Amino acid sequence: MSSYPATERYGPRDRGHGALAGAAVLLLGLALGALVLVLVVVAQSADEARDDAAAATEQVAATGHDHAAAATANTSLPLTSFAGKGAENADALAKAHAAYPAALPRVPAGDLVKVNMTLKDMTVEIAPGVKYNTWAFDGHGAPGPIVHVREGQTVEMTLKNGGAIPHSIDFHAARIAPNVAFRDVAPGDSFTFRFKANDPGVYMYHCGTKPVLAHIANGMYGAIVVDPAKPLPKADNEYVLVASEWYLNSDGLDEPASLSMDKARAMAPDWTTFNGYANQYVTHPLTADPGETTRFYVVAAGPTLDTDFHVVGTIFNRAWVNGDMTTFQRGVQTVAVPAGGGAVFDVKIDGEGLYPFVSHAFAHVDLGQVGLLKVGNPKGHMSH
Ligand SMILES: [Cu+2]
Repeated sequence: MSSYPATERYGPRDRGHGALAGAAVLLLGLALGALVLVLVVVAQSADEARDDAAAATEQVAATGHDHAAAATANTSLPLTSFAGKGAENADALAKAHAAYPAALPRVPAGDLVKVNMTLKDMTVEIAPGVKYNTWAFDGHGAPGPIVHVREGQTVEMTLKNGGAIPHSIDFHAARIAPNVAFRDVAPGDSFTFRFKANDPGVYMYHCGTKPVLAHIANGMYGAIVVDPAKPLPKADNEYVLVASEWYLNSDGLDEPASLSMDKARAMAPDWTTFNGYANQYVTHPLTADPGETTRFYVVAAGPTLDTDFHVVGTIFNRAWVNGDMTTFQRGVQTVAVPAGGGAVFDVKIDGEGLYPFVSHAFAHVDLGQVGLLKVGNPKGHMSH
C-alpha cells in the first residue's frame, strides 16, 4: 500500500524538474552545467522512486500471495459440499430412525445430583444414511444426555474417558475454575468435580479440549437446564432442542464421514440439525394438544453458527432471551440464540395443525435444522 503515495509524490516532481531543466537550457545556457547536475539528481530520484515503488509492490504482492497461500492451506477452497446428500431410500431410513427424545426429563430428587457420562468414539447417523464418526458423550451420539436440575442443587459430574484421546467437559451453568474442573481427562481415566447450580437458565455443556472447534464439531455438546427456585409458569409440554452444524469430509453414505476442519473453519456446514439428526422431527413430530402451552428449551451448540429460533404459524407468548429466567419478553416472532447460548420459549397454540420450528436463517432449514410441532391430529402434511 505504501507504494501508492510514494508514486504520487515522486511522479509530479520528476515532471516538474524535467520542464524546468528544458527551459533553463534554452534561455540560460550559462547554467547548463549546473542544470545537467540537477537532471542527474532528479533522474536518480526518479529511479529510486521507481525502485521503491517496485519493491513495495513486490512486497504487497508477496504478502497477498502469502495470505492466499495460507487461506488455501487452511480451507482448500473451493470446498466440496455434501449438503442434502442422503441415501436413495432416505424416506424409509428417516422413518426407521429413532428420534432423539426431546422431552425434558424430570429433576432428580435430593440436594446432590450425580451425573455420569462415559465418552465413546462411535459412528452415528446424522441424516438418513449419512454416517459420521463422532466423539460422543455417554454412548448416544450428539447431543449428549439432557441434564435437568433445580436452582440450589449440587451437580456432581463424573466424566469417564472411553475414547482414544483426551477430552473434558465444560458446563456453562457453573461458576468454577476451568483449569481445575474442565481439565483434560486422559483415555481410560475418569474425573469427578462438583458445582452448585445457582444460576437458573438453559445452558450448553461441551468438551473444552483443544482444538475446541474440532471437539464440538465432532458432537461433544449437550444441554443442561437449571430450573429457577420459583418455578416458571406451568407448561403442558417441555422439549429440549440442541442446534448444531456438521462439517463432513465425505458424503458418509458408503463409509462414515469424519470432520472436515477446512469446512469447519470456513463455516460451511453440510448439515445442520436439532438434536443431531437432520429433519428428524419432521418425520417424527413433537406433539401438543390444542390449547396447550409448549415450552422449548433451545441451546445453540454451534460450534460456530447461531440459531434464529422461530415457530411458523404462531408467536412466542413468552421468550426468556439468553436463558435469563428472571424476565421474559412477550409477543416475539424470532429470537437469536447465539452459539454457546440458550433461550426458552413458550407457545400456546389453539388451532390444530403442523407448526414448523426452524432457525429462520433459512440456509439452516435447507441443511436440516427444522422440525414440526404437531398440534392435535391434523390432516395433511407439511412440505418443510
Ligand atoms: Cu473432546
